[in-house]
Amino acid sequence: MNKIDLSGFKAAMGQYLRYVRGKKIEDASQKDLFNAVSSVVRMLLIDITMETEDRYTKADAKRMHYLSIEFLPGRLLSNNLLNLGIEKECRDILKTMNIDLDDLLNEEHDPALGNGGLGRLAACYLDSLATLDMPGFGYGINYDYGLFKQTIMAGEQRENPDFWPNRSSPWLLARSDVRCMVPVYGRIQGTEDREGEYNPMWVDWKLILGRVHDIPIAGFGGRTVNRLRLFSAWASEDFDMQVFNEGDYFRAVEEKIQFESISKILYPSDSMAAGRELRLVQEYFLVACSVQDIIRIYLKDHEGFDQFPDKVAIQLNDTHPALTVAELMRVLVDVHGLEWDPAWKITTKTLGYTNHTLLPEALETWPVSILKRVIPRHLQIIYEINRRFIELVKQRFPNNTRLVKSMSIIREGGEQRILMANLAIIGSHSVNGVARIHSELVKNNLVPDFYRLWPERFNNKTNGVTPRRWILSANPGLSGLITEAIGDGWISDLDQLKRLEPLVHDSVFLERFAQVKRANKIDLAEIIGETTYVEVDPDSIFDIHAKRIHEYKRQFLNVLNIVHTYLKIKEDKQIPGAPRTFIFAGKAAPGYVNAKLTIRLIHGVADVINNDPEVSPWIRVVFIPDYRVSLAEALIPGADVSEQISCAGMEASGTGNMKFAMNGALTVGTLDGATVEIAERVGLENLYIFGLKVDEIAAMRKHYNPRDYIENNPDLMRVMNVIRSDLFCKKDPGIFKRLHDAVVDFGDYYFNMADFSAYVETQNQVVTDYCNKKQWAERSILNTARTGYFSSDRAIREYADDIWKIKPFP
Ligand code: NTF
Repeated sequence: MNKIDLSGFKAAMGQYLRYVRGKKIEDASQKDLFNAVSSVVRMLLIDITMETEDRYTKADAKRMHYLSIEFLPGRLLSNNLLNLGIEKECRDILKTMNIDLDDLLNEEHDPALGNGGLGRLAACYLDSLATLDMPGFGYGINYDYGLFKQTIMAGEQRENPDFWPNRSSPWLLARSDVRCMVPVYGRIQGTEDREGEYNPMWVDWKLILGRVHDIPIAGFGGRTVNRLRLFSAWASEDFDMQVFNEGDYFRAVEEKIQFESISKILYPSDSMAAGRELRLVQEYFLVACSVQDIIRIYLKDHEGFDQFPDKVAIQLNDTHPALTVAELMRVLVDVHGLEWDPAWKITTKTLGYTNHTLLPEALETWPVSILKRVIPRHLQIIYEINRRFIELVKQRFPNNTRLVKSMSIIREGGEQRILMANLAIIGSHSVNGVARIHSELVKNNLVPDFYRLWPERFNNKTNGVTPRRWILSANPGLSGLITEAIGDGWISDLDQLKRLEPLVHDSVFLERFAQVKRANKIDLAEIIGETTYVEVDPDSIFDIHAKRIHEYKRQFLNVLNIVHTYLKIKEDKQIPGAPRTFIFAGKAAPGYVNAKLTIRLIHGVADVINNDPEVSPWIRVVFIPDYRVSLAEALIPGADVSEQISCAGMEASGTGNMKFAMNGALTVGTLDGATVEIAERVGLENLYIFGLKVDEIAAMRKHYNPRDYIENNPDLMRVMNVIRSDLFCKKDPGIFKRLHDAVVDFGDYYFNMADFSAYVETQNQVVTDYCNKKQWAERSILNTARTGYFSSDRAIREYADDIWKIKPFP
């Protein structure tokens, strides 16, 4: 750890308050103090950024650019202090000024520039790149409104705007020296030159400006600071003037507003393609700004494009930035005058594509008509890419029209559409999934024909999460205990957690480990009390299901078991072996009716159970509103049980599953996503795997009848009848019938009925096992000790070695 000199810290804070805020330190509010501390930390970060940049430039390092429509960095002050190694010193300095650092940390607004796993993964990867001293940079959009704030009114989700203070955030450095120009709309004019060659010209386009802000990303150890570059849209002044001079003042202003709305708001949908023109423009805006910036940086130190793929790697985080394929070709061919073939070689050698979902409704397709209007030249380029590709397919597999149809970028039949996954695969040298089972499904189920054509392109990179945020910062009790036991090497080498294994036989360590968990549960109980007004017992089992609300994630199945337990107590007078608290958190996409109803159902069930004196000593149910990174940091360390119960084959990886296990929760899960690999590593005796497997579901799907399961299981029948009744919705009779019917009448697409009895049995086993406190603590320690593999450092090393070919520059 580099030693950073903090002797001027106090003085710098005072100067900031005086000369930026115009305040004396004694008049400063908590927010002022937060900004003052952050602005001093930001100065330290800028120094290291410059030093880092010099190091990369001197070495002529190959750089990786991670393009993502979402980044979910979480609060940055505490993370920066920890990664710079100045948290304790800073805390002590503030104490001499009678300031409590923790109060200031809570002043920070979570930058909610993402929906969930995809954006949070991107943030973990930036943390690891910087920690590993690797030249890797994020590229995203500086939304004014991040993901909505969720509040609950009478059990219902309400969405409130999240205007995050991006204009005043201490972490956003305005780079007014860099600007991107993005042409959009217009039409293609074909001309023929003297040799009769066709020369398409994109004319009458309008210009959007991309303004640039950087968030510095500090690696652990304080050696390297990379950046996350965010673009916001700005209507070009020249253009305004032109329309203005034409005399239509109002139109000028309207168009300005329209263009600037491009970076206004994040689409609040996870696992569902948005399909709206504004979203396509956002995707294009991100891609065009990024490509321009990447080429500008490359051309500073290089001439020509021969070296481009040796100096630049670009990773597409899902298909949202897939237009990079066409944009890079356009810039190389139209702007820099390269021939098609060398340009194509450069493009495919530079790009890599990560797939994050198999859900059909999440796979992006765009109508050709929209592309034609918004980016006509790109559409032309996509047609040409496709023409050449189809030729290649016909050569390799003559007379196979089925193949041509399945692999074409353009889907015919009805409205012509562009298949973004096909575009991304054809334009990249690497295609990866995000967990082993998921990568197999990508190859064998999603795009088997591409796999047959290019088996060498496909690979797996199991996701990882950063231990800096998810253990060190989120769980100081556990971090301290681990460091005391094995030193602090684990923070940047998570495999060292293995050294905790022998300590399961050390009764003192076991006791202290259990005490840490209990202390975290007391803290969490307090948060639950404050946010839900429900009192919960820290000695009950804390069973947590926290993630987006989606039918495939099966919060509904969890509720079925809760209702079953309720009925067992109420009607059968069977008392469980230990008290349990069922904790839910998560947002539903605003237009997703069944997900929003599920939130209502959880509240309805909670209301009945928590207010029933016969039942509430044994089970309580809470829904903590507004799940976000900072709430996850508070929830995860307090979990005994982690719910990872998606329908097998649906969850690409999951990353919450890793965070819970690292923090000592035992997983109740299906063999889906990365939970498969967690099970292998922690050992089947240290978690609870249940339910149908991917191949079983595939085999059953055709003939599956959920009613068979209901009719043959009186417990399930009873539960489903109660769900359909008005017990949980006395004030709004009938509202939960829709959820009931989705499984009973509409085929139960996610196999809730088929997995019900295995789930109930598993949950009962959890209760029994929890009563053996010592054994539970041993298994909990083994979860922490054996999940080092799921560090994002490991994942980034794999990406760096196999795909990006980038190296550390310490
Ligand atoms: C998500 N995908 C998956 O649903 C998660 O299983 C996975 O852990 C994360 O990506 C990160 O890899 C998406 O959000 C999207 F957009 F692809 F649907």
